[in-house]
Amino acid sequence: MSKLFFDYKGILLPCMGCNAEDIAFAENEFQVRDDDIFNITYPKSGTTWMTDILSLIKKNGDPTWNKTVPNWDRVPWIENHVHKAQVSEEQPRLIASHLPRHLFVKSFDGSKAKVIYTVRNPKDVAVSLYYFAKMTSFYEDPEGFDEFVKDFITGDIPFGSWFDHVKGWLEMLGKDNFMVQTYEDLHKDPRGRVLKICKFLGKELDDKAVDSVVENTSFQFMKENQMSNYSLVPSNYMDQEKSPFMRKGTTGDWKNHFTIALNEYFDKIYKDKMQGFCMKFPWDENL
Ligand code: PPS
Repeated sequence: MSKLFFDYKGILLPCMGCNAEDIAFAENEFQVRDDDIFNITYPKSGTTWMTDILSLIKKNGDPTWNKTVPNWDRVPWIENHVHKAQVSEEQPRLIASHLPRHLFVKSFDGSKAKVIYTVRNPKDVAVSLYYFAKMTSFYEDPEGFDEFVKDFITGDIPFGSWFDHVKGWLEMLGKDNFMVQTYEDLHKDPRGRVLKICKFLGKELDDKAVDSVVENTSFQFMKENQMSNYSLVPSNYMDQEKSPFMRKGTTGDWKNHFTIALNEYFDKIYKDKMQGFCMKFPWDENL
């Protein structure tokens, strides 16, 4: 195992910013409140995007918070900043996490706290993660894309297998406090999806406020916003010269990276692992 990661109950986690004690605290001691809102994702699925959307919704479309406070302070990671999340400012608390369902905060069970789970085409996740691993010092620098995708498939990477993560969280489908959001639908119809998110959160925004949420969370806007694009992180941790955090923000970039053989291999495993799954995703149409 890479010394950049540690094993917590069989799941690899990056040592950067957290340790086993933090995760155990998040899992066993963190006290969820009924009005907490969790932004949950497998890495590279649209976390940062949802963080900015939720921040703007909380502030009724006023972009000041998004423009002046870094995303990790607006929507702290429960695994990295548990103590900060615990004492964050006024309600509702917005909290992000990549933790798989089975390691998630125990006090969430039975609470009314809401979860928005954003899920993205795993092939695009793998591409995005590949570039992320190259630009950060807290992931192993991948040797080649094909090898990286094979580790992605086996789940031999931080936060474990995409398949297990998605299947674990989507067991909550149908629950009143759970909403699933695909990156692809958000990309296709941002306004429509923002309205759905507001409805789920029981938050009524006027048209102008909704417009502001959409405008201030466009890829271009967020790419230029220092509070969203991680440019405040020193380059020895994230080298944006190698690859910007806000890289492409598109759907289907996998087509530029997967060979025909790798794609066939991936599809076969995907079909096998997701067989009989209760939800159809936008990318399933092409299988
Ligand atoms: S992380 O490190 O896990 O928190 O990364 P995460 O934020 O989940 O995912 C990063 C990818 O999301 C893209 N992104 C966006 N796409 C479209 N619109 C907006 N506003 C947006 N904000 C972030 C970001 O560019 C990464 O995807 P790739 O494919 O690498 O560009």
